[in-house]
Amino acid sequence: MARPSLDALEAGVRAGDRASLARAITLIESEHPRHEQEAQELLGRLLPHTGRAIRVGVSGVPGAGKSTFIDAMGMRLVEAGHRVAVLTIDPSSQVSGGSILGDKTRMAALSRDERAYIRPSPSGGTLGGVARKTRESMLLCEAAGFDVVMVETVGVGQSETVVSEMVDVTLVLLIAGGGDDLQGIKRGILEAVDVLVMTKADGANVTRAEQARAEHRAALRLLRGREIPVLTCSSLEGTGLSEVWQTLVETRAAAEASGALAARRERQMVRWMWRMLEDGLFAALRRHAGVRARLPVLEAEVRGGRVPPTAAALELLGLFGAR
Ligand SMILES: Nc1nc2c(ncn2[C@@H]2O[C@H](COP(=O)(O)OP(=O)(O)O)[C@@H](O)[C@H]2O)c(=O)[nH]1
Ligand SMILES: [Mg+2]
Repeated sequence: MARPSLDALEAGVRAGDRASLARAITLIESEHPRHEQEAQELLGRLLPHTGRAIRVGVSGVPGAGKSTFIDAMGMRLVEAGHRVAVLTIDPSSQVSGGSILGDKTRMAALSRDERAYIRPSPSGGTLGGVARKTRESMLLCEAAGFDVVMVETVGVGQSETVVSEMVDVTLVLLIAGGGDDLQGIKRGILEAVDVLVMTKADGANVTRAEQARAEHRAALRLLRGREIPVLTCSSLEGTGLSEVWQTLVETRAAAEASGALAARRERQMVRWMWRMLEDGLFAALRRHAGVRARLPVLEAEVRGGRVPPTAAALELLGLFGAR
């Protein structure tokens, strides 16, 4: 099948056509140099039509209930007239492979709904590459008229930080009564969390969830020096979901009114540019013929303690022309 022209793709995305959106995302995911150029041209054209969605990052350890939450919340939102896009970010998906299937089944209702669009994490590549593709997919979804974008972190650790760098509101899910601590969630993400939700607050868990909520509220107040909303919900029973949505909307509205949202998005864009520069420079350094020839030798010298690491780095940078 011939690929449609950029004009056709642009029009298709703008019209909210799902097939065009899928093709456009495939284009921005391609690492072929010619596709890269076309993709950036397309993004440039669509950029004026982006930025209006509420961008929500959904983090939490595997099993915290992220996909189930997004499915239940997403269904409520589409019923209320929203158009919901769900992206997942998972730098390890080329290894695990199973997460896509897993997430599609966890989002059984939403994945069958025409008013929603679910796009799994691109497979392969560095965290930086995956993040770039997710960001750009988010912009394409916005240009296609989706007014809610949720990004689920499937990977653990660093990918959570990366997600909070691309959204308006960072939601962290914790299993109610899942442990007495913050369940191995990194300090970095607690510094970034905007709304904390204790999930699975149903059945025998309800009391524990309320307890955990009070404890985490106090802990976050201490850590952050201000009030961070902490809520409980059950995605299975649907309880607490409207409060969570309400809180997300209010949090974003407050940030919009104070100018914090605009500042946050500006910082994110500039940071994104720098990340791309770092990635690009590093890739170029690794490709450089002179560097490649000398690198194994210098590495051995450094390992053997015969050349100081700084001297080796300086020599390589010199070969690269960066000194
Ligand atoms: N009881 C209960 N179980 C839930 C709830 N949400 C998710 N689960 C279960 O927790 C498990 C992990 O959920 P999943 O959404 O895949 O977690 P993820 O890895 O964070 O995306 C699944 O077996 C879900 O059925 C909830 O609100 N209540
Ligand atoms: Mg999941």
